[in-house]
Amino acid sequence: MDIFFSASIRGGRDDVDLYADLVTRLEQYGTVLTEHVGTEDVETEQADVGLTDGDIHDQDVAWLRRAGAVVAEVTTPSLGVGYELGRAVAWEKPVLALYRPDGEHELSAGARQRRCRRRRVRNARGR
Ligand code: 6K6
Repeated sequence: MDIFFSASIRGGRDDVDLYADLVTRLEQYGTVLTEHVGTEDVETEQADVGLTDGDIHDQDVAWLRRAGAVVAEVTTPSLGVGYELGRAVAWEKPVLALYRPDGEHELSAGARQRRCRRRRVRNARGR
């Protein structure tokens, strides 16, 4: 199965080591299309190969469309992650959103609500 892993990039990279760990764990279940999200210097790497913001958006949306499941780490608020979650829900992809309740930011109401049929939210204690 193709998995789209979504996590903060420009929203803040404090949890990048956690993202790398999650990518490694997810690789047991399928192909992670977006493993670069867990790479420390993703912005530099992608700028080096000449990717524009538009290229990145189009590539990410194509991978999201293709994915059989979406896993998002939402502890660090990120516009890009919110956008990807919105599109994933609209396409009725199964979504697992992970967050740490002891983080600095409160989870947004839209991300926390559980009414979407194919979406699950889990905190670090598994609730
Ligand atoms: C930017 C310019 C040149 O290179 C870059 C590298 N940036 C990104 N590369 C790939 N995906 C990205 C990049 N920036 C954001 N995204 C997508 O948005 C990823 O799929 C993340 O899940 C999400 C993060 O959004 P922000 O708002 O925290 O950046």
